[in-house]
Amino acid sequence: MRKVYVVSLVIVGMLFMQAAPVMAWQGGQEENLIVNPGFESGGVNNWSVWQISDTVSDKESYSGDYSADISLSGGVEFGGLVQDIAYKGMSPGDSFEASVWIKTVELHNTNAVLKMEFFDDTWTATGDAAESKIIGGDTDWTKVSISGTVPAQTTKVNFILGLWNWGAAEDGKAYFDDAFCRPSLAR
Ligand SMILES: [Ca+2]
Repeated sequence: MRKVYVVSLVIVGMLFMQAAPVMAWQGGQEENLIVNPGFESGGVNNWSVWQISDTVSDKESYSGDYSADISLSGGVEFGGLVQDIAYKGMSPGDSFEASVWIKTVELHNTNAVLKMEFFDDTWTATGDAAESKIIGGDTDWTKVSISGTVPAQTTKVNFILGLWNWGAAEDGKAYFDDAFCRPSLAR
């Protein structure tokens, strides 16, 4: 149903295109700003590794053959896999929608989360981070989503597949697959 709705929007948009360029964002409607979103390269290529033990699993996946298989490095409170997506077209004022599938195994005292953080050129936060609901314990593949608007002055957008333990002893692991982010059609 969603695809049909999006296609309908595109057709309606094209009908009005002659009168006025109503579609602010010109990319393909199914375009994903995340590179290697499903880890089908067989590695964490294109992701920055931040304070985690990272690998990919060919035993667990939501789709395809692989997923990211991550756990926190010893003694740290948070970490994850990160992509800076600002340079690809996430600008201040853009609405966005993002999601990822998460599976956790014996993830005790630690939670898995999808998070987006916004910074200016000096790495000062330009607004509140957008954060999904958290997943922990033994949880089968679950989709988490976030949406929002890129704050003014933002030049860097970090898309984070994260683990947080808030200082407790870390344990367990999380799998992430099919990461997704795009600007929304409506502003
Ligand atoms: Ca995959």
